[in-house]
Parts: sequence; structure tokens; C-alpha cells
Amino acid sequence: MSVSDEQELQDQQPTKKDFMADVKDGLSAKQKWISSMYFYDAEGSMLFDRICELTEYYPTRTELQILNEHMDDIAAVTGPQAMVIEPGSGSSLKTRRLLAALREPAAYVPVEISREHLLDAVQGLRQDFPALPILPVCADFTSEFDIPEPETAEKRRVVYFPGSTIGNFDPADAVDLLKIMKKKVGREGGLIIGVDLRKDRVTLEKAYNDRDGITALFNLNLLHRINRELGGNFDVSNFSHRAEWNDEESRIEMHLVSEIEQDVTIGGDTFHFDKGEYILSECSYKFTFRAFEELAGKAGWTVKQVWTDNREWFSVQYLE
Ligand code: AVJ
Repeated sequence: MSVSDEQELQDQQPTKKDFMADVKDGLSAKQKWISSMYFYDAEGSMLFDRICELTEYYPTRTELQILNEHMDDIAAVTGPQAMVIEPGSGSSLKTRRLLAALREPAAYVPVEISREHLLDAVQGLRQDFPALPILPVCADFTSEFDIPEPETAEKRRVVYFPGSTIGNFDPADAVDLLKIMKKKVGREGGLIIGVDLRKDRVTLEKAYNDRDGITALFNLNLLHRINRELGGNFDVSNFSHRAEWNDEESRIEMHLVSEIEQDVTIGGDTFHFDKGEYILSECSYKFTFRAFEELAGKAGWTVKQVWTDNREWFSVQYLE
């Protein structure tokens, strides 16, 4: 990546101090938990890219199929000279479809917590879209982040939030995030968002527990990262991956289950695990159309258009 990328990159990612504090707070809670945003170090981001190619993990290919089928309509509602802001841009694969379809986009602002992933993605995008102003921001998009001003003022701002990452947030946090997005785009702005839909339990649990064990590696990598970066002493072989559907909460839960009674020390503090006790490492909420409309409504958004696949497994929605 060019020096200018390194220089211009607005680095607002969580510090090691934030990571340590969040892990200690989470492991001190009655129900131990760690934020799923910490999955995405370089190793975790690489493993997530592999998950996206798994047969069992339907969201990525279903969303891409919807985007391919309806891209002209999606580009039309976005409008010309738009600034596209993408929180959690990752490898920006889906974004290429959108950017290629837009009329003279004013700028693309990828917001990504993993610095390495962001710079790699930006380097590739600069090659594919040499005329497009790309303004990368390395930050945790759930807290306030600054949007760089493009040289040519945008006609409007549109947040692009694919992948159903909104499902990683508990309802109250999802509303807060949707409010931040509303504030970022202003009255004339829009939101294009991927929303994973409720479906049969077997399909859902398989999508988070693939037979090749890639999702297990992705989940367990969180413990390796804590050892690597925070000096933890997790014996990862004493933990196992579990993914289960919680129908009452309408979410898939990923757990890191302690197979034995054990103590783990991180940054001078010791955390006790009973045999069978687990860390809640991710929630992935699945919605009905109505449930998402209500949730978005609480943040001031109105659903204007919904595109879905023939099985109604996934949806891409446009809101204003
Ligand atoms: C990228 C957060 C949408 O919740 O489905 C994939 C992450 N976790 N497999 C999801 C994930 C396990 C994914 N999101």
C-alpha cells in the first residue's frame, strides 16, 4: 500500500487498552461475553473470508445473488454523485458490485476496524476504480467516527451496510447504531442494508457450524488473539466452539465452551471457568420483515424498498 494510504488513513481503531478493558469487563460478567468486533484481527478477517465461501454459509452468496439481480434498482435509489459510506467494509467484495453500478459516485468511505484488511482492500479498489475518491477510515463504526470531506462535494450520502452485520447487535444497540447512521447521512441520506431473515433451525445452525470447522477456528481465534495481544494464557484446546439457535431471542449464538474447570490469567487478573461454562462470543439476530421495519423505525428510518431471494432467506433493503 502507498505511503499516502498510511498517512491519510484516519486511524480511530480501538487501542490495546480498550481491548484489555473490554475483555476483562466481559469475563467478569455473570454471563461471560466478549464483543464480536474483536474477531477481526488479520487472522480472523482471513478466516471470515473463508467462511463466506462455505456451502453452509448461505448469507454471502444469497446477498450477492440479490445484488446482482437488482443492482440497477439499487443504483437508481442511491442516485448520482452519492458518497457511499460502508461500516465494516472487510474485503469490500459486495461493494465492487455497487460501486460499478453507481452513476459518478462522489466518494467511497470504507470504515474498517482491521487496519491490515482495510489497507489491502483499498489497494485493490484503487486499481479497480482509479477515478473514484476512496477515503479510508480505520475505526470501530459503533462509536462516533469522522467522515473525511471529498474534494468534489457529494449530492447525498448513503450508508451501505451489507452482510446482516446489523444482526450482531442486541436490539437496543442496533437502534443506537442505526441512529448514528441516520446522523451521518442527514435528512437527504439513505441506507442500503443486508438483513438476514428467520428460517428453519437446521439451516441456521449449519451456517454457523460448518463441517470443515472453519467457523470453529474463527470463534477459537478470539482466544488465540487474547493470548497473542493481551498476554493471556488460554489453553485453547480446553475450549470448544458451539453454535445454537435461540428461538425466543431470534438469534444464533456462538459460544466458547470451557470443557474443564479452569482458571485463565489475562493482564494480571484471573478468571475462573466452571466445566461447561461458556463465553458468549457472538449473536446473529435473524428478522422477519416486520420486525426489522419496527427496529429501523425506532431509529427514524422508513423502509422504502425490499429485495429478497426466491426462498426469502435473505433481504437487501433500502431505507430513508
Ligand atoms: C459478518 C457478522 C454478518 O453474523 O453471520 C459468520 C459473522 N459469524 N459466521 C454473521 C459470522 C460466524 C457474520 N457477520
